[in-house]
Amino acid sequence: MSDYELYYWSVPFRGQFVRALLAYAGKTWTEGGDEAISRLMDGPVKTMPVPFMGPPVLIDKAAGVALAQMPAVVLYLGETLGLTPAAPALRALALKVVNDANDVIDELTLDGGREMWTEARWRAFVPRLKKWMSFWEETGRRHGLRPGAGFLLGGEAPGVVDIVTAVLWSTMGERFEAIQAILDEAAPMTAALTRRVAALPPLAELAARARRDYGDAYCGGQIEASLRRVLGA
Ligand SMILES: N[C@@H](CCC(=O)N[C@@H](CS)C(=O)NCC(=O)O)C(=O)O
Repeated sequence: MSDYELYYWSVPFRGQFVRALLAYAGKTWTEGGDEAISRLMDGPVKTMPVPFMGPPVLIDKAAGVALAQMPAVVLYLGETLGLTPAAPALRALALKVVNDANDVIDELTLDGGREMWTEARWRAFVPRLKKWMSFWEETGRRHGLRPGAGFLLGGEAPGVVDIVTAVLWSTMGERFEAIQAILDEAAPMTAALTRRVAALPPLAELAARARRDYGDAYCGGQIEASLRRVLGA
């Protein structure tokens, strides 16, 4: 029997952070799948494992815990798997970085495709994307990340923020060369951290599985098609 049940679409988007934490910690999980997600979302709130508007939803079977909202799920896993810093201020900062990652993917998909990317919109967004990237660089600089070494909030081993950082920028960078080029230039220490952490065997295996199961897909839908159009990807 698996340790967890995860409800997330068949794409390596918001739910990929959750998959990565489970994979990194050597946990097993089963995926409810797209049909079950739609059924749950369209069903009565009373029968939901936890009230939720959109996935990811994670169920920790042994603990009898069900959670939604990606940063809450990631914080729960970080805490229970021993991947968050000990100091309360650093734990809160870790959650802040996870929220930043969630904001970045919302902005990159224009809030789930409320409108589509055009070249003009993308051009206007690039300075903002670079500013987001610089947050990682500056946070790392303040806490011990160095060129080619260290972790985002210090420490001797990857923590929850390093895994989220690696998934955020590697999943995006592998699918959109133009974004990878911006990251390499705007945030070189973050790009190097991303490469180091994404190369760890459980995360590399998860990325290969995403390729196998979801192909080139990132967030899916028309918004991904419009992003590919403006980025020539
Ligand atoms: N704030 C939520 C956003 C959840 C969300 O927007 N999920 C998307 C998939 S990435 C979805 O399918 N939403 C459907 C909906 O909101 O109706 C989180 O961080 O988990």
